[in-house]
Amino acid sequence: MNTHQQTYKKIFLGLFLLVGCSSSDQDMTPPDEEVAYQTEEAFPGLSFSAPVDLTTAGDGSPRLFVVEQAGTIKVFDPMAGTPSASTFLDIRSKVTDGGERGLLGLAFHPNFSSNGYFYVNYTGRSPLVSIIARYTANLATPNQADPASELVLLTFSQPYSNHNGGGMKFGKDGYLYISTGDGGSGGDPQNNAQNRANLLGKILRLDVNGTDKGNYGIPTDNPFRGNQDGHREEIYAYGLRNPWRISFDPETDQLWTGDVGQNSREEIDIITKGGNYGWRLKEGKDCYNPASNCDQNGLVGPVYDYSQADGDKSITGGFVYRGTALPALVGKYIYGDYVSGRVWALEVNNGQAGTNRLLVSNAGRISAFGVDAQQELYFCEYGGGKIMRLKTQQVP
Ligand SMILES: [Ca+2]
Ligand SMILES: [Ca+2]
Repeated sequence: MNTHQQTYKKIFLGLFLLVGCSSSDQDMTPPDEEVAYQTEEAFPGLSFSAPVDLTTAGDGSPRLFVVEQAGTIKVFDPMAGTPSASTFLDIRSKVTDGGERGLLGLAFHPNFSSNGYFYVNYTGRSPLVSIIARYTANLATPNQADPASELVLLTFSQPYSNHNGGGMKFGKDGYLYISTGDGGSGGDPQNNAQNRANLLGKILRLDVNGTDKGNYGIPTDNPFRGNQDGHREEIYAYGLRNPWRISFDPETDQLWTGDVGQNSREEIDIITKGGNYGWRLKEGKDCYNPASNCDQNGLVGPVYDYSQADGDKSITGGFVYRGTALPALVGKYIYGDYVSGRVWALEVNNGQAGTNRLLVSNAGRISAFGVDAQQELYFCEYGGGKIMRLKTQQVP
């Protein structure tokens, strides 16, 4: 294609997009089809050991916290000229790690700046359990938490070493949301995700300020609160296989997850209260068990799912981008695949998936995405232990 044809194509695309846009959409943001992306190390001097999560404290400080799978949390100031990381918490002696086990999730209390509370999700003990625990940071030494300050909120058995979920985020409602896997093995042999009598294959929601369950409470509007059917009251949504990472869109308050697939499809879900997301009846949009004619009554389908056929075999859920550095991505769900290293931007309008655009195709082992205090997006590259980000490609 010659230059004139390329120009013509761009103009044509631009016209098409203008026609397709609402009249209120009058900013000068280029259509994202014209923006090329690449990845770069965000903090070239810093390396982490098997990083699996990245977050802020939400306390007004720019600090970034990186969760290392073996049981440490590192902290650093990304605004420093030469950022250097120190150990915020070390609970390696309590954590069983390896494979999908380890220290897997971290979330800071909405009032962390006054109470010093933060919450972790890890696997430990023998036989294996998932542990949701609170730790306290001494406000006088804000870059170091006391490993002896543990208060266990909740534990639940892990029948197999894999599929331990691990995501944790506070919602704007002040409640703690936790993603759990189906317990593991393959195909959910115990049918845990559909069984509301246990906490596996679920999104849980806890009131960390409550005490009706001991060290936490059940939010008053949890969907199974007070039920007489033996359902666990902590459950917010169910029917998930391994919702490894979760995130809130700060603008819409929607809770997103990437649910890792079994043999054929990876899926993205917007989590609604009481929703049944289908596993193991369904894997993505397909029936799984039974393999055909599964009863889809009352199931919530994925907002988007993709085939494993092209080598994309393990979704890492990301974030709806609300930063400013990459204007063409604002409002899109940015996510990746751990196996293929591809990163995409999914457009969603009123719960319906639109264009799903490949941004980069070889971003390494993407274990988690995270955002800083300005909502700028990063991801953890598990193999090299680096914190990466997207940038627009320089045109030579
Ligand atoms: Ca497990
Ligand atoms: Ca599903």
